[in-house]
Amino acid sequence: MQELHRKRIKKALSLLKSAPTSQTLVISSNPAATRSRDTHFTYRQNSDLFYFTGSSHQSLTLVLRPHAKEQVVLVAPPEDPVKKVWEGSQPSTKTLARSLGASEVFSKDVHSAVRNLLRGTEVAFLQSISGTPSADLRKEFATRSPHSMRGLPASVVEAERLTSHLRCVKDPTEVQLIRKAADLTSAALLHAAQFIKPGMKERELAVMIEYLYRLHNAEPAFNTIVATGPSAATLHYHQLSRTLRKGELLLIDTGCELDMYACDVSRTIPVSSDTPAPLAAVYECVLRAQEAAIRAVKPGARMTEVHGVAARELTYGLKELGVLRGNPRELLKKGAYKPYFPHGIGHSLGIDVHDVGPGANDSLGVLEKGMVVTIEPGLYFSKSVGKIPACGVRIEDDVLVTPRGCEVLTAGVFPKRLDEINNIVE
Ligand SMILES: [Mn+2]
Repeated sequence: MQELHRKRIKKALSLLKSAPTSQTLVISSNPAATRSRDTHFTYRQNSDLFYFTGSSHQSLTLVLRPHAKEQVVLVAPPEDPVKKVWEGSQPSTKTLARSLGASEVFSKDVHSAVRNLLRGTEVAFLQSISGTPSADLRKEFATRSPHSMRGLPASVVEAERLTSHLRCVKDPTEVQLIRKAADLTSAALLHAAQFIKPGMKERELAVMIEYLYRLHNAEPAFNTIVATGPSAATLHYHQLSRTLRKGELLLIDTGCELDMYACDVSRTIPVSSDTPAPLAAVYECVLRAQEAAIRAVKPGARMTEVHGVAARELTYGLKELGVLRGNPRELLKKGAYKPYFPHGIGHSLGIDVHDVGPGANDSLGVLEKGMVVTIEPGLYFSKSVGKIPACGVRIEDDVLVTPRGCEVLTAGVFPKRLDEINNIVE
């Protein structure tokens, strides 16, 4: 792993060096997030800091400056003996510095230490996560008078502008980690699916899924959505308060974060095998759209084009379902599908569940070999339309862009064909 992190740092240094001006990148650990008063959420390392160091150290700052003698510097405060009593030791900065070939600076005033390392730099890539030395310097530079900035960076750029270049294309180690997260998500979904039956609570299912994540040292990459019947029409439904009913569809959107890499899948599952025909028809329509969209994923394609493929299938499907009337081409042009498919086709996936890289509405970002994106079309009816009751269907997989097309990393997670799903749930 050391080699991997050294390689990533080397790449960042050469990106920084490629500009005619002197550029420095500053990446800090995330601050501990307060839950209430003096209690905190479970600590989550900053994704960029993890990408470059693999460290879980909570007060570390990495400075990359290719123009200086010491190009890679780790800055950390000396260990706080009181904090050590309560929370234990932080991972050793010395050991990390040795493995990364970095110099280390220990200072009670990390902020000033990093400011000093920025002297002589024209452009600083700084973060915007408040409470970090990187972001605090950004604020400081924005408010200082030009006179007092002598020797300090004249311009500041969002660090993600640089790190996203590196992180959006996944290396084989990262793809392997996403596969591992997909395996655990799969095990959790298959386990929970055995218990699906009318009378069960949405919350019970969500807890069962997340129990398996936590049991295997993972955690939910985001709050698991379990939504039945009309509640599935709310995209980020979080109440989990409904009871599963016969003849309804159940939407599960979940994924674990294992070893800092996320999985994100959605499956829509009949609560009982006697799915009413209109619901089965909505399901089949979304499945066709998802399969068509996945076929469109390849190097050179844009997410907006992939979205267009799904939107076309959904528009024809909505016409067949009797929801839309008129010429399908005109309907597509007008975006008549939008009230029923109001979100993007997907997003990048990696250390962050909504990772850096081409977003759903990004018409400029072109898919490249090694990127991982989700493909997740859906149809949502907040009220019944004709014979279709209020419902929501979303089907989502994680897809790796390969040299000639793509590979579905979550293909084994849970079946998508209704007859196959019915065999598991029965
Ligand atoms: Mn997603």
